[in-house]
Parts: sequence; structure tokens; C-alpha cells
Amino acid sequence: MDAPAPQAIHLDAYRKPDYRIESLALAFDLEPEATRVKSRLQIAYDGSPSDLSEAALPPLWLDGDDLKLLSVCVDGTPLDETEYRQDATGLSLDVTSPGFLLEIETEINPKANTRLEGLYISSGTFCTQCEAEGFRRITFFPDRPDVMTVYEVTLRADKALYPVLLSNGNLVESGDLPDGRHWTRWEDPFPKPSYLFAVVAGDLACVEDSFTTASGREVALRIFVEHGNEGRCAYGMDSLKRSMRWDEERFGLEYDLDLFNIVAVSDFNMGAMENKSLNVFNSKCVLADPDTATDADYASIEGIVAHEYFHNWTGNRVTCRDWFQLSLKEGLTVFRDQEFSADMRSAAVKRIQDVRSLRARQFPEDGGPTAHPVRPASYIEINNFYTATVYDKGAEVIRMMQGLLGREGFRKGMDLYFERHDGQAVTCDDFAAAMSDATGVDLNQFKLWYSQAGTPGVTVTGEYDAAARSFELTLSQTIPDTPGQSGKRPMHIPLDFALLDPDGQPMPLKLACEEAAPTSRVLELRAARQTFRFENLDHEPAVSINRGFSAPVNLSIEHTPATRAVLMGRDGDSFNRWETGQQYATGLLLEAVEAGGEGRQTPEALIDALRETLLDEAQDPAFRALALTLPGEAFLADQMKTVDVDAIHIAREKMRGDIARALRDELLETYRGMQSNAPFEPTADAAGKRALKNLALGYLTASGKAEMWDLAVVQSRNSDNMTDRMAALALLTDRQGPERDDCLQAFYQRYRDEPLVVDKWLALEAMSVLPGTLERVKGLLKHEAFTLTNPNKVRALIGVFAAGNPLRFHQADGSGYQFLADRIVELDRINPQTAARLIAPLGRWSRFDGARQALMRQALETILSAENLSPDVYELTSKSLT
Ligand code: 0A1
Ligand code: ZN
Repeated sequence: MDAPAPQAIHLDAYRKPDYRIESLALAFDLEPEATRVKSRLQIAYDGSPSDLSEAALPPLWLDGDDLKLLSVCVDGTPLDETEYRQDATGLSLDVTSPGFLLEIETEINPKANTRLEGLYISSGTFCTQCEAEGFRRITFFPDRPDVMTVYEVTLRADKALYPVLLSNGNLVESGDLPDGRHWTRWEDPFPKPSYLFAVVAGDLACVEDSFTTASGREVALRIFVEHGNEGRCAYGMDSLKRSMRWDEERFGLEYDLDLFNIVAVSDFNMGAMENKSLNVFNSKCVLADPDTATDADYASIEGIVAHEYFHNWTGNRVTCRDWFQLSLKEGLTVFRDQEFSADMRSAAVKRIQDVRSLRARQFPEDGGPTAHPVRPASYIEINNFYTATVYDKGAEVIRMMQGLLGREGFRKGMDLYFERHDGQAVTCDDFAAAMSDATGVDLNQFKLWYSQAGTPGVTVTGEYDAAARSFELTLSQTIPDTPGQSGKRPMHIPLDFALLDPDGQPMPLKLACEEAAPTSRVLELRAARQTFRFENLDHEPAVSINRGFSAPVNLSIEHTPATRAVLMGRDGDSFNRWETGQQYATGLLLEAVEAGGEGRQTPEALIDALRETLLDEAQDPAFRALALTLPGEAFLADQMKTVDVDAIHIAREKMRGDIARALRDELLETYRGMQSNAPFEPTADAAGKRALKNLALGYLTASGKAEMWDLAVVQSRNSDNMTDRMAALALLTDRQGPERDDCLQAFYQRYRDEPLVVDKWLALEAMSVLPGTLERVKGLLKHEAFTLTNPNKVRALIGVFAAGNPLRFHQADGSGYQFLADRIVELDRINPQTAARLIAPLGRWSRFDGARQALMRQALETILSAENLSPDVYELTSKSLT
């Protein structure tokens, strides 16, 4: 018989907890296959005293998952089995007194924990992952974020195998025990929800530094890594110190304990975790040296270290009332890490990169079967809601608030938020209320961004009246239907706006009803359709709107060749300069796709604009590299009603070839000019030069001259850094022939003992456009380097193939789809969370031709018919089929 379908949980059903946990003492006897956990909870009824007189106290619910219960005592008396009820999801206790001491002993098996939720072992190190609901896999507890308490944690383990024993807060005592064991005791003075609890025990090396806060607190900073990785911590440590300073300067937020620990582990479901004072990181997101990490890795480490650190205030000191409010901490913290990286590097480049990633990950989600609002209204498995919508669209929502309130107003709102809610578990409404109360700005309509899913479409039209010297701008919005939501209300959309004269200079923006004529404005679109009339304009203007991507919308605007040239070449808003070029290329590419791929010769106007940008030394090389990068195949696919992966690939390659042939001399000059003999430095400047050099190399290999490939071969062999080596190999992986295999083989041999580089090698194979890629990927599943138990390996090989190689994943016979379905079913038995994250590419079925639609749905059906499917995979697969 089929198991009952897992049930959804609804935001509307929220009830505050009946009991407070006043304190929690935990003691761990760590053993790989049988760890004992003793917990002592001081519990108090949290209802009103009048409830007490009227009725018996409600039962106490404690969540529990995969735990062996050894004993339960209340106020020192053991309970027998009639006094509690246990099922697969937890324990319910009858309560007879409004205050009591509960003691529970459980046993768990960390070695068998391949889900990597709760306490598990990664390369011999014990570590924990408790967000969202992993704590219940360690002990019975009301495992919900609005139950906050102070923790005292005692750890006992073998001293030789686990010399390092860490938990949250301050180390208060430690000592040796008989039989070669030792112990440490930790106290965290800040009340926290269970999802921020952490334990680490292992034989780890430690890199130390310190930071003095603005008010003079000396904080010890430590990064714990496997022995041999000490030399790869410098950039992470430096990023941490810069984050600490930045948060003081930008938001007045100081660190609040005397120590801050980071631990790198190789098996981790996500990037990193902000446990109070004991961040646990996927080693990929903290370890770097020039020989093994690329510029992109360095930038991502800087952003993730900052993100986790910033959670100390936005997430830990003020946390979420329930998991529907996840974006309260995640959207806000992503916004904060984006702002930090923008300040550390080029703000313009960072904004373009963030928008590219939003469009690549969030827009398709918002337009697909698993679309959900930034604050979802229901879920089956909360782990499925750590999404691009909650994180990245959530960050856009915060950015728009800053746009509406201004930077100063936003800061006032943040100050009020902390003043009101420090130490509390709150909601997105509480955040918006603080912003609104601090500034007087009405955010009621704006809050639809939290509850309405779907990317708004905004259409812009303009009419210039030369006789009246006026310009009328009409904006209209539509919010697409999404699963469970139709007939949506118009949103409050802030659009940064300027009108440019033919030299690209902003013209005064005088509205008919106003005297003031600033040169830029935020237009607030609130109705389905709105018209703005600007006066005193001597020329027909070029419309620069949604500057800096001030709102996450799909903008539709037509440019004349003349206004396009102004915007592409001279708009002071570099985002829109980039955007206009991308739009132009997108239009041309989609035309070619319509014509089956080859299309017409790439127009001179585009080539000339690209030449100008390539050679414009006044512009940042990183910006030039982005401006010369054509829209990606996935982005182009997203613009089509019915996706044609083959024609998209042909059209894009054809255009790359046209550009490469037309600009060959300039590209070669750039390739040479951007070379440097200086030792590698991970600075934004040096990275920008490498980006432009490697962009040039990419075009040169597309120019049809065989000798250009020699440049790539030489670069892959002789570079002194991973950025250049990977850039060359990423080109070579698409080229049939012996050099390809030799170079990739040499790369593997050189780095076979470096797991993070082996991941790169697997990804290179998985992203190849060559016809035999799927067969090679299948072969690599059996390679000594691959294992399904390590999420990084799964993502590098299977994830990159399915999500990053549209041409081969969507090959017409459906073999890519079936391959993915089989792997998801296999992985679901090992690690449901990571398995569920592989489903999305199949969920896009409705965008493809009939034959592919049928094959993709068939693959989803294969998954759904597997026995004992996890709620994680069940939820996303079933939603993908509707
Ligand atoms: N809160 C972390 C990410 C994270 C979320 C869930 C996890 O397991 C389900 C692990 C980490 C962050 O935003 O960085
Ligand atoms: Zn986060």
C-alpha cells in the first residue's frame, strides 16, 4: 500500500508555544556509532495563570527524529511508558506542574547519519547541522525557532582522536578523564533557538588571529581545518575581520562574545551555517590559495564569511518566529553581504553579477511549478524553502526598501528593529513595521512583495512632443499567476529613473505638478498603469529606467538605434549600460534562434559597441569582461515560449564566432595586455584583469584559427594560478581531440589529492558540450574520485550536468532526464536534502517541445513512483508535475 502523502504545514496555523525552556544543559559522550546525549531542561508553562485554574496543563510536545530513547525523568523521578507517548516524530508528555525539571537520555548513531542533518561525521570529525530541524535528531526538544534558551554544553570524547571539542559560547572548564578521554564545558550567555546549536569534535589544526571591536572588546578569531589546510585560511580570516569592521561602520553592529570560531568540513549540505560563535563551513566556502582556488572562489568566500558573520545580528540576536519568516534573516543577510562585497570590490560589477545570478536562479523559479512568495504560506519540508526566492528575491525586497526610505532612513529602521526586537523571535511584518515607524513611509502596499509570488512584468512606453517640449512616460505592470495564486494586486515598484540627452547627460526631470527638477528620481509605480509627464525638454530623451536594477522585474522597453547607442555607450548608470547591451544581443540572438540558429551576420552596430567597450581603458576590466559576455544559453531559453536548446547553442556560438573574427586583433592585444608577471593576488583589480584576459581567450578560440587553441593549452599547463588554469580548461573541455583529454588528465593527476580541485575537474567534464558527455558523466560515477555521500561531488558532477549543460541534459532521446531521475532516487536514500535540490531542471518541462515534455514528465514520474520517498523529494517532484 502507498504511504500517505506527507502533510503541509500552514503559516495561518501558527500558535505560540505553551512552554518556555528556561535553561538547557546538554552532555555528550561522543562515540561514532553510539553517542549518548543527556539533556536537562528547566521548563515553565507560558500561558496565562487563568488558563491554569480552568483546565489541566496542556501536554508538552518534544520533537524527535531517529533517536533511541533511553530514559525520561521529571523532577528526578523516572517516568514509565504510560506517562508519555512516543511516535516517529517525537514525544508527548503529560504535565502536572507549571514548572519542572525534565531529564532525557538518548542514543544516536552519527556514523550512520548520511543525511548530514543533526550530529554526523565528516572525515573523522564530529559536527552538527541543526538548521532547520536537525536538533531533533540529537535530542527530544521543542525544535522551533521561537523557543529560545541558554545552553550549557559538556562534551566528552577520546582525547587522541578528538583533541578539539567545541560548542557555542565561552569555554568555561575542561579536563582529562580516565581511559584517555577528556572533556570541555561551554556556556552560551545569549538565548538562542535550537537551530543555532553546534558541536564539533575532531583532530583539527587551528589558525588564530584577533579583532578589537569599536568599543575595545578583544575577540579571538579561530579557523579550524584538517591538518595540511592551515595555509588556506588567510583569505577567510581577512574576510572575517573586514566583515566585523564593516558591520560596525555601516550598521553600528559590534560582535558580542570574546571568541568567534569557524570550522571547515568537507561534507556539508549547503555553503555554511551561522551557529552562534561556531560557524560551520563547507570547506569549499572558506579554504583558498592561488593554486587551488579561482577568483570566483575568493569572491564567494568573502561573501559567505561575511554572510555568516552578519547573521550574528540578523538571524541570531533577532531570529525568526517560525520558518515561514526565513527571509527575515536570509533576505536581509544576503542584502548585507551584497552591500559588503560591493564596498570591498566594484559596486557596479557586483550589482551586475548579483542580477545575473538572480535571473539565472530566481526568475526561473518564480516562473515555474515551485514558485512561492518570499514569505511562503505553506510547506511540506522546510529544507525545500532555502531557495533563491527566499534568499535572493528576499534581498531585493530589502534593497527596494532602502531605495524607498533612502540609506539614512533605512539605517534608522535597522536601529529601531534592533532596539525593539533584540533577543526576540519575530516576523517579516515586525521588520517592515520598524522600517515604516522609523521613517513614516507607508509600506502597506509594498508588503505584497512578501506575499505575492511571480516576477512582475513592467512595460515602459514614452512619447516626446517636440512642440510642447514634453515627454510622457507610461508604465504598466502585470503580475503573472503562479501555483495557488491568481488575480494579483498591483505591487509598489520603485524604479530609479533618468532621461539622458544625446551626450548621455541626465536632463532635468520636471513633473507637470512640481517645481523641482532633479536629474534622477525614483518613480513609484503603484497602479496597474501610470503616466508621468516631464516638461521643458529640448531633445527627445533616452529613457534610463530601473537603473541599478532597482526593482526585480522583467522590463519591456523598446529603444531606437540612437537611444540604444546613448544608453550602451554613455549612460552614467553602469548597470543600464551593461543591460542595454545585453538586451540588444538578446534580441538578435532570439531572432537567430527563430531562424533555426544561424541567423544573419552579427550587425556592425553591436560589433562596434563591443569594440569600443573592449578598448575603453577608462572602464574597469571586470566591467568590460561582463559587457562583452553574451547572454547565457539558460537566460536565452528563459526568454522563449518554447525552448530550442540546439538552436540557442548554434545561434550563440555563431555570434561569438562573428565577434571573434571581427575583433581578433583587438582581442589578441587585450589578451596580451592583461597578462601580468606579478605574483597572484586575489584583489578585485587583479581579478578583473584576469577576467578580461580570459574573456579574450574565449573569443580567440572561437575565431576559427586553430593556433588560438595553443594559447589555451599553454595557459592550462603553465599558469601559476587556478583562475587562469580553469578558464583555459573550461574552453578545452568543449573541444574534441587529444589535447582536451591530455590537459584534463594532467589536471586530475596533479590534483587528485585535493578534493576541492577534483570537484572542479568533475564539473569540467559535466559541462562539456561534446556529444559523449552523458556517457562520460556516467563513467565518472564509478571513478575513484566520486562518491554520492559527498554533496560537493554530487553537485559538481550531477548538478552541473543537469543545471549547467542544457545542450546535453536536454538531448532529444531523454537519456539526460532518465539519468537524473535515477540518481535522485538513489541519492534520496542517502541524503534527501541534496537529492531534492537536483530536481529543478526537470520541473521546467512545460517550457519545452511536446516530445521533451513527455520525457521530462516521465522522469518525474519515475521519481514519484520510487518507494519510501523522502518528504523533501516528494514535495518538489509532485509540485513539479502539476
Ligand atoms: N542559514 C545558512 C544556510 C543553511 C541552511 C540550511 C542548512 O541545512 C538545511 C544549512 C545551512 C545560511 O544562510 O548561510
Ligand atoms: Zn544565511
